[in-house]
Amino acid sequence: MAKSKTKRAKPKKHHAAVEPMLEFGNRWDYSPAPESTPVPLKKRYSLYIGGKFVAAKSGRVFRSVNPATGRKLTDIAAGDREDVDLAVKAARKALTGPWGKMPAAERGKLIYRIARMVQERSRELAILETMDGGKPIKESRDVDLPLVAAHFFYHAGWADKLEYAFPGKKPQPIGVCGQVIPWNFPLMMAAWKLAPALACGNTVVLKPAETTSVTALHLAEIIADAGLPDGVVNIVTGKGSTGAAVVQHPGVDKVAFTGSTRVGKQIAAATAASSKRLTLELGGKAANILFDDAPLDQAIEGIINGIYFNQGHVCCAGSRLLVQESVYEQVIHKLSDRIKTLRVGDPLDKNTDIGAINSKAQLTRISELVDSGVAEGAQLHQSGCKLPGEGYWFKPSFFTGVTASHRIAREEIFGPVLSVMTFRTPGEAIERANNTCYGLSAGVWTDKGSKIFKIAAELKAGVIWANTYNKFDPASPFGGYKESGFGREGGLQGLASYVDIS
Ligand code: TAP
Repeated sequence: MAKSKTKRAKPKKHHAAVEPMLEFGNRWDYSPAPESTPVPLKKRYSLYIGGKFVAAKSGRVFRSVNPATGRKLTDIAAGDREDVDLAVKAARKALTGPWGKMPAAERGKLIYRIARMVQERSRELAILETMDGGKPIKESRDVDLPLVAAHFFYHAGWADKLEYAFPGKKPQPIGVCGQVIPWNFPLMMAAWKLAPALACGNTVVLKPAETTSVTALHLAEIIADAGLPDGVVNIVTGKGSTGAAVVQHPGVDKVAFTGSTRVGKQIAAATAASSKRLTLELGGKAANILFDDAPLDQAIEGIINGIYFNQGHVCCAGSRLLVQESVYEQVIHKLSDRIKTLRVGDPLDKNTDIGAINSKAQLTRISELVDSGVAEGAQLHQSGCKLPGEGYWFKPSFFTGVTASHRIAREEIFGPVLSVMTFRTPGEAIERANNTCYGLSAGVWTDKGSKIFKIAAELKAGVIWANTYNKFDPASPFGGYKESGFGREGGLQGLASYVDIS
């Protein structure tokens, strides 16, 4: 560590030119540590269909922007209905051809190979993820990429053991899976979708999010290099209409969607009159419940991780904090102190805690919801950090004086903004936590194991963390209640969504 007076080195040229920017007053600051490994970013990316990288039939491309600078990063092929049709046909051919005939153990070996190749290339993939999506390099390097590899490793192991997973059944692949994913964990969401589908012998047409398609196309290279037969995995980049074309294609047997509840509802309606299987992983408004007997300093770290981690672009972010009244003042004091120390800035700097907001549209949405909180009478507290002059940024923030009827207590903000409320009794905490249309995740902070079990049993959330937050494991099922969706990803329950055991 060096004192903040130290002259800062300029970041290397090929990375985001964002000034390191937190003002700490008399505090100690870190010297800049920008990631400098060169990455194979291409000027133009193609679709991956039938084992080949091809331009969109229309010849159109769209721009992918580096959110830390607001400047163009690369051009990406804009696939449409015609490209989706070719991808579905390629997936069908692979299903009835080499992939369908391949012994399960061989299939497993190929998935293991993908996992190992992801590990080998994890540095470059992490940098590309950060440049394209804006998340801090320490998140993409230390959280996303290890989880991507872990998902492929875990599911590779299941490929030839499906009969043990579903005893007494003869599990068969469902067929061609149409998978549509969001921008907050681009490669991780691709792994969550692809790994179980492949392990169960399906073929796939994947549509990444428009703002973060780059790493899925690098994963396509890995899949090709790993030797998967042509057409087993097809990646069609494009806009929302491209996702709709995947979902609506009559040749798709199963749809797996992760994204907003709004689009999830449209997809549920679009598939309702068909025989397509459907799983939906949607939005959330998780409550972190903090009891007065919890170790407060540890809890504050977990709460910070739960909401500011990845700029709050996390479906399961602990965006509502319910604090027991007796420790409210103490908690607010500690929270204010801690957010002042969060480093916001160049996502490629290894010391950055909070990177760039993924897109201008998302920044507008966060700002609009925060303005609504102020207009409805809640008190806004923000870090005093200085934001970079270009790109999309939002200061780590929290609201006090929030009531259950405020929009900031009800709607998913999907940014680094926490809404703090209080409770007196465990019963009131449960009632407040469940008072939402969502049910993806929740957190409980207390010294008492018995209280954890009692509260967890009554919370209507798919994942509940106790004295920790945002811990993921491919062996643990993940998914929601209510408007957070249905179906699970990960574990045995996740496999069940990709096999026919009728
Ligand atoms: P959405 O706007 O719903 O987009 C998700 C994906 O769907 C994108 O690839 C999008 O393409 C595509 N899409 C848009 N309209 C479509 C349509 N009519 N039919 C088919 N596909 C369509 O969500 P987002 O803003 O990218 O992601 C944030 C949301 O995802 C949040 O609500 C978050 O909670 C949720 N999320 C949930 C989970 C889990 S596991 N529950 C995990 C991560 C994120 P474009 O990118 O081109 O618009």
